Amino acid sequence: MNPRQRRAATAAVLAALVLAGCAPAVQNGATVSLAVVPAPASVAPGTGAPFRLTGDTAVAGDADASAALSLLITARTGLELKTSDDGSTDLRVESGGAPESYRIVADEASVTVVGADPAGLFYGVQTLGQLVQPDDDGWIVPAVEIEDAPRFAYRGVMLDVARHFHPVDTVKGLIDRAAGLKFNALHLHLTDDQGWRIHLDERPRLTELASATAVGGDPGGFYTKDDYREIVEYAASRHMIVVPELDMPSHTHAIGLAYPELVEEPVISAQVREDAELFDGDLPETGKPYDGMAVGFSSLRIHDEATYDFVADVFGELAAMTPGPYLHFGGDEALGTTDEDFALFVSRTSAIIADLGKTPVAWHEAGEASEIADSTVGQYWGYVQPTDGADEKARGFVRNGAQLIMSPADAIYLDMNYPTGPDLGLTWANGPTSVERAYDWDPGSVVSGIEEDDILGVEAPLWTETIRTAADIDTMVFPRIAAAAEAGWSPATGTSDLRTWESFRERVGALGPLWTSLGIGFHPSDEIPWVTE
Ligand code: TNX
Repeated sequence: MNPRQRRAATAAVLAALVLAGCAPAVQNGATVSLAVVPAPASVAPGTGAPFRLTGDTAVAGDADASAALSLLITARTGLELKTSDDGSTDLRVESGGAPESYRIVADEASVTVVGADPAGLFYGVQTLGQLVQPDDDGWIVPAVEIEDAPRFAYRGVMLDVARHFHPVDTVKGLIDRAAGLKFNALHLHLTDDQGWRIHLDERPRLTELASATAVGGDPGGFYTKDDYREIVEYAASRHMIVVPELDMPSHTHAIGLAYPELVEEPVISAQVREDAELFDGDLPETGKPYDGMAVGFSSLRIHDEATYDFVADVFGELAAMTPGPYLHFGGDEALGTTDEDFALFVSRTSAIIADLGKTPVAWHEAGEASEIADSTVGQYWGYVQPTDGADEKARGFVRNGAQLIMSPADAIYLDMNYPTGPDLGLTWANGPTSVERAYDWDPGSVVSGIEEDDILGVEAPLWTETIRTAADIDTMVFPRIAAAAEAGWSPATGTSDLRTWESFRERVGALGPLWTSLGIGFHPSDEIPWVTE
């Protein structure tokens, strides 16, 4: 970066801090950026000199956190941190604080990160990685005190591996990227009309006969049990759980390729016809792989006991493979199923999952079913301003005493097209979706009549009808995932000067160099004042 660019970037950051109502952090005459995303609960810029990172900087304390910090610092600066028992960077866990919380104190002499638990320490390290920045003499961490804890316990990102299959390495890449923004759940949408992507010994024909294809005739694929274990373990090492979804009773055409006796004939509505026309015109046909993009035409046989043997087999095996507490059974868009049949399926399937000792999760439609297992968490995918009674369905889960995950489609569906950008993604949820719209909502104000405690958290889904590669994923996910991170982690919109679009866009812009150094191919949205170095 030449001096003129550097001045411009510095001015942008200064403006952000002023606009955000914070004192501009001027240290030793230089303006520094405290561009942390998601916004911490409390940031107090120091006035003293910054901590200077050099080839002699040593890190002491927790081994996992030290390794995570070293990776970040090396990616960002090229410097290799030394490890020593009395390093000037000290990383440790001291129990007592809120789950996942941490504190950072940085001054000229040292940087200390204290986590209330290993996850908190990991998040403190992620924040510290964002604070590292260049000055004229090298690399610094500005003098600062940060106290931080999440607003919501559940902060998820979803990857649809059914419409297009994505290999283990791509999933690991998404885990790394999401963990860096303090997400703690990876929801894998493992099955849909287009394919079944997880091998289960109880029902081996699913991957033998129903996994080979994907949308557009692209090749399919599936995870072996070892692959799945690898994903679960990798996620755990980044403090994330895996929430596996087997979508039912609709989105089940692929099951019919393996077990034809379990599924109904496709219901070809006018909408299915229209969606098929928009794509390649092919309608779903029993016994043939489906590679189109229509939804809601398939169903399991709801009055057949063999269906519930199947449900018990697949969720039973999945429960044993999944250390996290949640199993997602879908329940969305059962458009060819009567309300009565849908309710029956939801009540039996949620009970099977609850009996396995797991917490069922379902898309919000299932909240209409009066006999759903009480513990079932609802995932709301309606709009920020609810339409078509979506909010009422979501309130059903709360009336049962369970909680909601907020995934408003017109805000944080990561598969919506950008206003300007690549020709990727869909538009049905009021798309294209700008970064500002992804940011400009609050989880507490979507479904009326519920309390803050009724919200388990926030999840940003990436459906993959049009998303084929890891590069496509990066483009659609970044930067909008940062908005979802802030909705899930940071204090409510408007409660802090940092929780404004103006502050957010400046802070995200300042992360551009870090993201680039981590290999993240973000969409260079023109809504964001990207800092370049
Ligand atoms: C709706 S939202 C779906 C998915 C599609 C997605 C595309 C929801 C629970 N279901 O089946 O892939 O739209 O944006």
